[in-house]
Amino acid sequence: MRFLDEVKIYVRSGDGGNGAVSFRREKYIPLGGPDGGDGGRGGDVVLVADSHLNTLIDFRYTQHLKAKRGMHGMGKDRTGRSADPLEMKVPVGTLVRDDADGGVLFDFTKSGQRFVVAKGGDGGHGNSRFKTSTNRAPRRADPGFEGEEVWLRLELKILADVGLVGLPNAGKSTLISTISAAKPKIADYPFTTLVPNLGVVQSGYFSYVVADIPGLVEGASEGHGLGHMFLKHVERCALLAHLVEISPSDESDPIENYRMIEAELKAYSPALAAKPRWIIISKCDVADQKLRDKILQDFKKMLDDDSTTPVTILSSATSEGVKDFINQLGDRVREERSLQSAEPPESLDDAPTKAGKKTQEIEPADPQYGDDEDYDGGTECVWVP
Ligand SMILES: Nc1nc2c(ncn2[C@@H]2O[C@H](COP(=O)(O)OP(=O)(O)OP(=O)(O)O)[C@@H](O)[C@H]2O)c(=O)[nH]1
Ligand SMILES: [Mg+2]
Repeated sequence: MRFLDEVKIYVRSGDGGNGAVSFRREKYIPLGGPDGGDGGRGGDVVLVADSHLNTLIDFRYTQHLKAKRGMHGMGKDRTGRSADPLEMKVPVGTLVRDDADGGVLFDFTKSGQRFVVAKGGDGGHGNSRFKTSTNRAPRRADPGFEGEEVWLRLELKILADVGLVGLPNAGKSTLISTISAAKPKIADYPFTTLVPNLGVVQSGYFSYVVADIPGLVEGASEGHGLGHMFLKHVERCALLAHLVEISPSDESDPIENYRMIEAELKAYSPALAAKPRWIIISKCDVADQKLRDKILQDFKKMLDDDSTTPVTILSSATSEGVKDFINQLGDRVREERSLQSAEPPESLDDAPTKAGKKTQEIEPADPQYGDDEDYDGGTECVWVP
């Protein structure tokens, strides 16, 4: 499946329909009076979060979202039909930015959230609205309001509780495939994983989401390997699980490897580097007890004595230590979630969008429809006194 995490799109909501100028004209009913209906509302453009999506690839093929316009008003006081909203699904974790100034307009954090990115224009009033005691036959009808248009940037930052980081080949994908139903590609060469994978881990009745991202290498901050490209996907994780191979095939030192990745995380973002860590020493099936004890001791020594960072030793190949790890990590995620329980706003539908004008100056009354080529409705039966 193709993966895309940043797109630029153009959205335009529908214009409102024009109001109609019409007069009631029926046998035996003289001076029937004005009966021009209002125009219908233009369609909104709405983004809807869907938990079944995890890429913005659909927008590669649909970069212009244009909602339909409202129908014009018609005689016999008939209001024009409002256009249906144009809905487009986005994955949970999508950030909507105004392309002009980069400001965040909305952040989709839950499935089902809706955000109106461009509101449809209201319909114009028909002439029956302008009837007064002194003007019984108004020939004024208003044009519909224009829709809004704006260029937006959609950025996907996957929402997960735990992000797996580490060198290529550390065993991240194997671990996620062991603890969840995710089935990422696994192989014994670096950069097997090229796009993030998500897995839902079940710990009793509690479930949490783990994200596996491509491996980092030394100099990732300067663009080496796949660089930092995918680190944004663990920016919103509550904690980072750092995997270190117990006995790397290139005979490098696990502690040095750990320090190097930590330095890269810091170079990317101090805020990311400040997230709580969980150190996982992987592939313990290839090491004897002596080596395991030594590595554990080395890590404990490297961390401060009062450090609360847990160090777990496990093997995805033999599942040794995996079950306990799932439960302990689940408890920790639960704790972190309760600490960060400040809910994001449900909906920012009324947030100011940068799109177009919300109100529009209405031209002075024009008795005719004007030169609107789109005009497709309305009957005009002008009563001449
Ligand atoms: N013996 C042993 N081998 C393992 C274990 N976990 C992973 N491996 C092997 O290590 C190699 C790399 O595993 P991956 O899970 O693809 O590593 P990764 O960290 O996702 O690598 P990238 O996607 O390249 O960053 C594969 O050949 C796995 O079979 C383990 O617990 N024990
Ligand atoms: Mg991988």
